[in-house]
Amino acid sequence: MFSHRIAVLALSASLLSTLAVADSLSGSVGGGKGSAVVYVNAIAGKTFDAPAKHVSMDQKGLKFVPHVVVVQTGTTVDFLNGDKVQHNIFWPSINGNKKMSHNMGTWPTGQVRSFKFEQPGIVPLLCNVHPEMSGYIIVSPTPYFAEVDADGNYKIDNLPAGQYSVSAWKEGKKVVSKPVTVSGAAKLDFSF
Ligand SMILES: [Cu+2]
Repeated sequence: MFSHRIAVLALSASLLSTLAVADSLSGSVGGGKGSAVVYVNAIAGKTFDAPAKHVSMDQKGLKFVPHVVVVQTGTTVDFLNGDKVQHNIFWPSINGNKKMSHNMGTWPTGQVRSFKFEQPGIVPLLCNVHPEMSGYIIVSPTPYFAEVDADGNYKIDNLPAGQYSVSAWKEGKKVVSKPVTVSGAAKLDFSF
C-alpha cells in the first residue's frame, strides 16, 4: 500500500514537471542589422503535422511584404498581388539547390496564388517583372522557430527539453548551425 502510494506520487510529480515546466530557447543573433530567423532542425524520431492555417505574403509597393516569412514545413503560403501591376514569383533554388527552382507564374492585381512548401529550406523569392524585388520564405523543419526582433534577439517558447541542432539564417549569409541542450530557459547566441 505504502509503496503503491509512493509510485503514484512519483508519477504525479513527473507528469507535473512535464506539463508545468516551460522550456524555451533564446539568445541573440549578431552580425549587423537585417532580417534573421532561428529554427530547430529535424528531431530524430519526431514528425509534426503540417499546419492547416495558411500564412500570407503580399506583393505591395513593388516589395514582398513582409520581406521574410518563416513557416513550418507543410504550410501553404497565400501570395496576394496588392499592386496595380502584374507580379511574378519564382525561386531559382532552395538551399542553393538549383534543381529545386520553381516558377509560380505571373498574376494580376487582387489575385492570390498559393503554394504549399513541403521541403524545409531557404527559399529566395524573386519577381521576373521587377528584378529589384526580393523576399524569403524560410521553411522550418519543426514548429520551433522565431524571427529576431529589432534588437537582434529571438525566443522560441514551448520547446520541450532535449538536445537539438539549431540553425540561424541571416539575409545574405550562410546558415549557421549549433547543438544545444534545452532544459528550462536555455540560451544560444549566434554571430555572422
Ligand atoms: Cu513584381
